[in-house]
Amino acid sequence: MIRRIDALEAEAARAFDEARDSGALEQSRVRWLGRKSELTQLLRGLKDLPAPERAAVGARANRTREALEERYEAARARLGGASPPAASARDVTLPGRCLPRGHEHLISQVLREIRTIFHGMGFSLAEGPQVEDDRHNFGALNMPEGHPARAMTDTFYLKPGALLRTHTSSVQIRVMERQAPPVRIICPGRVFRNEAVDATHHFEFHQVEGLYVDENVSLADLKGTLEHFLKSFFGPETEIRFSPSYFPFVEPGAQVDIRCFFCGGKGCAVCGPLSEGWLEVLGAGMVHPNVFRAVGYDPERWTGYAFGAGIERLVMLRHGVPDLRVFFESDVRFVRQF
Ligand code: 2NL
Repeated sequence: MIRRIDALEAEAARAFDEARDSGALEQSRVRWLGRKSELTQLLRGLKDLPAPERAAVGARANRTREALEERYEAARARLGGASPPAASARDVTLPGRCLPRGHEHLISQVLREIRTIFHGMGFSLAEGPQVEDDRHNFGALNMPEGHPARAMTDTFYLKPGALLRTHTSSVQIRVMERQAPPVRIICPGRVFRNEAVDATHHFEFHQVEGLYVDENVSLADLKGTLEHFLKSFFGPETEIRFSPSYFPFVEPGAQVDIRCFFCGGKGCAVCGPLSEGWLEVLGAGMVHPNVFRAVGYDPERWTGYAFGAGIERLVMLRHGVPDLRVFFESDVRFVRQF
């Protein structure tokens, strides 16, 4: 058996050394090292040999295999790499290979749609940093240190004084700091809150806030603007309701609801049991004088309204998405549906 292995090694080595082109070398590789080669068969048959012989023959055959593989590699290097497959191995009638293709995320589509609606009403786009300081996220928004409203949202602190913004109001503060009125902007973007994740809560989500500052801005301007937005977004039949609410950075503050389009207002699993027949979609109000003071605007002269909405919530309602977590999983089976 050992003698046969020696002979086989010599013959195969000669075949590799003498191969004149990569086609011939490939043939020799199949013949001497391939799955059906004598050496492979022999290694496979080892288990049937008596133990003492098995060890000796096995060691010898493995050494031969290693030696031949080296010899083969040397020949391949000499002949200049892999050979192209023969022309006959190519089927030119096969369709081309499909490249994996992505799809624009629903949240990105909706952000663009919202920008377009407000652009049509004369709002421009403002963006700002996701890592914020205390002043822009809280202090300038009438939430001084120790203000109870700071406990309303759980904040991710990166280090003392540096945090992930909990709303995009911080961007509006930055714009007012560097620009004199009038101001008419929307600030869409990603925000972060230290929340336990479930079907309707996440530690990151998107928000759009809007701000309009000028002389003689009234609650009627706010109502008209939000009515146009909500009818553009949810459809022209959308019924809208304003009711009093509290946010530290506005006075008065309002919550904005639309008539539930799942039940038509009778009350159902989506809009009940708290606000039967209505869905809360926005918070809004007239900018608090302390916010104007914080950015150096004279609250005796300037007036303004502001509003904010969670994008995922708007999208879940309009598209009937029952679980917000799917927005952040980027599963193409979800993403491609829209
Ligand atoms: C909500 C409530 C709101 C604002 C956001 C705001 C910004 C500035 C000044 C005053 Cl710079 N107000 N933003 C006002 C009222 C409500 O959002 O529930 N958002 C999801």
